[in-house]
Amino acid sequence: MMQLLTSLGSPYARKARVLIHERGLGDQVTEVPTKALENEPSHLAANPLGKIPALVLNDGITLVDSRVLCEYLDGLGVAGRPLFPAAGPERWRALTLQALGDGICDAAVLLRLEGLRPEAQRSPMWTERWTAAIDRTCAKLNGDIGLLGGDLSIGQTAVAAGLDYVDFRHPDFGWAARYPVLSAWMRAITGRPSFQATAPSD
Ligand SMILES: N[C@@H](CCC(=O)N[C@@H](CS)C(=O)NCC(=O)O)C(=O)O
Repeated sequence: MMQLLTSLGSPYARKARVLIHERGLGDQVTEVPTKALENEPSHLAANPLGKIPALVLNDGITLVDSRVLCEYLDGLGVAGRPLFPAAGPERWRALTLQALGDGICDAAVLLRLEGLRPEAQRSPMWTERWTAAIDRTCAKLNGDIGLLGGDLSIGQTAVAAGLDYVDFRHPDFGWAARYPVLSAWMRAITGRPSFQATAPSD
C-alpha cells in the first residue's frame, strides 16, 4: 500500500486526494494524517523540506511535491480519464492552470501565516501583494472562463482546491461575489463527489 502524507486542510494534498478518488486508486493509497509544522521524524525522513503532501511508494521511494506525485498517481489510474493531458496545447493549458491554482494556494497560505503573526510584525506591503495576486488571478479566470473548460484536468482541480482554500481560511476575501462567472464554475466543479469527499477541514 502506498502512503500519502497528508492533512485535511492542505489544498496541495487535496489535489492528490481528488485525483485518487477520480482515478479509482482508493484501495492502493493509505492517507497518513501529518501535521506539517510538527516535524515528525517519519515526515522529515520522507520529505526533508517538511512539507505535505509526500507519497511513499511500495518500494520505499518517496515522491515529493503535489505536482510530481499527482502525475505519478494519474499514470496508475484505473477509472475515469487522465487528469494530465499527455501532450500538446491541452497539456500546457492544464499545467499552467495548475501553476495558477497552486499560486493561489501559495499566496493564501502566506496571508494566513502573516495573519498569525503579532499585529506589529505584519507587513502591509506583502499582505497587499498576496491579496492582489489572488484577486488578479480570479479576475483573469472570470474574464476568460473558457480556460477552465473541457474534461476535468489537474489544472481545474488545482484552481478549485485553491479557491476553496481561500474560502476556508479567508472567508471574508469575497472573490465569489466579485467574480460570478468563476463562482458558478466553482459551484459546478465542487459538486463532484471527489470534491465533496475532500472538502477542507481542520
Ligand atoms: N509546492 C508544494 C507546496 C506544499 C506546501 O507548501 N504544503 C504546506 C501545507 S498546505 C506545508 O507543508 N507547509 C509546511 C512548510 O512550508 O514548512 C506542493 O505542491 O506540494
